[in-house]
Amino acid sequence: MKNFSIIKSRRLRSTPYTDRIEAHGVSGYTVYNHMLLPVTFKSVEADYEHLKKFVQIWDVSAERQVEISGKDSAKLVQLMTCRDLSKSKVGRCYYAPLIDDDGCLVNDPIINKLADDKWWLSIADADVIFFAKGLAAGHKFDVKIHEPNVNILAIQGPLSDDLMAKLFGEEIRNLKFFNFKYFNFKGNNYFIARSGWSKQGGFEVYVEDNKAGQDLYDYLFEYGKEFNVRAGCPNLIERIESALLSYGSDFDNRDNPFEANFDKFINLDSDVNFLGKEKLKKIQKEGVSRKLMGVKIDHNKIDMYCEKTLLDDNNNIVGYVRSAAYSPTFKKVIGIAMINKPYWDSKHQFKIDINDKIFLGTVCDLPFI
Ligand code: THG
Repeated sequence: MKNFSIIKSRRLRSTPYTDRIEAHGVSGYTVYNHMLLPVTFKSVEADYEHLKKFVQIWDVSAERQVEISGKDSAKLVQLMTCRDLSKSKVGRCYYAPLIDDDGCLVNDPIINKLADDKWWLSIADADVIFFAKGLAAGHKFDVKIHEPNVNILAIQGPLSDDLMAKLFGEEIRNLKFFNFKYFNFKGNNYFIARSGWSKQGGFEVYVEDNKAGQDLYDYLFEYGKEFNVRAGCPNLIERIESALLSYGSDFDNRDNPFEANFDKFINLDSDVNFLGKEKLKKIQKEGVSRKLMGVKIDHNKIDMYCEKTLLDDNNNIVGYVRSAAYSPTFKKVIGIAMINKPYWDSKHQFKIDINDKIFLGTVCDLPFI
């Protein structure tokens, strides 16, 4: 597969940190929420090894916020998700599938509750803002909806706590997973959550002031020398091993939340009102005929730019691989695939065509580790 460069424009938005990550050697971008999102620095494998040992600073500004505020904001946010938010608390982050009227997935944001009447939906790659505005207009809700100038810096890796404690004080070590609080550094207040799109530990700083963010970026490198800090980004290998799902890659608007294994975030028994609730009850009753699972393939390389079909010995369709990468840990290609029900059992071997050669693989549970 040939790779082409992407031409920047106003439409393809840069971030307040773009100059800095380019100085730190970013070597590839993807486009996410109409914005530049880095995908490699040294190489995906070298970045992966470093992420698992040290600490990295990520420009994840492309995880945009949809701010919903006003008297009916809680009603609108609940209408969009099948996760019951009736007991949600200020200062907490909620991973929550967004669902449409057909019971299909629209996005999988982290919903941050800033106040009873102010929410930030930290979205994956789809235009949630228009969905929210359409629902608000149709329901005549008293809400304000906009995209604030928030540009997240993620600090990820096993040494994240040490680095962050050096800047923000020891108290930050006590911040619980999926909680957020404001912490001060050199006169600026920063909204910091313990979260991030890796399983190596870390924080996300939701920066509301560009200058304060750029200053923080530089200080994190200055203070981080002793922890071997580097610029990094969400890592394909690490996130597949950890089964952190990606909207648009692993699942999309043709899939329902049961098929994407979101069962623990689907609350059908409470009396909260959300789109697609009756559809989801029906699906729950009938069960699904396919779901996302892991796959391991006996090969050392794969390029993914569309789904790849998996076949059994009789050329029946086993399923489709949606994301995959070579894992140095498993010494195999690992992937996330939509697998048809008859093949959920891990005993089944499948065939896959990679660059006109056939390789063998097996189905497994997620996460890999
Ligand atoms: N951070 C922030 N915004 C985001 C992402 C993020 N927006 C886009 C994208 N990532 C949204 N998708 C996810 C997917 C997984 C997780 C977070 C956002 C995640 N999942 C944990 C897991 O699956 O183990 C925890 C889920 C839980 O148990 O609550 O962290 O990364 N700001």
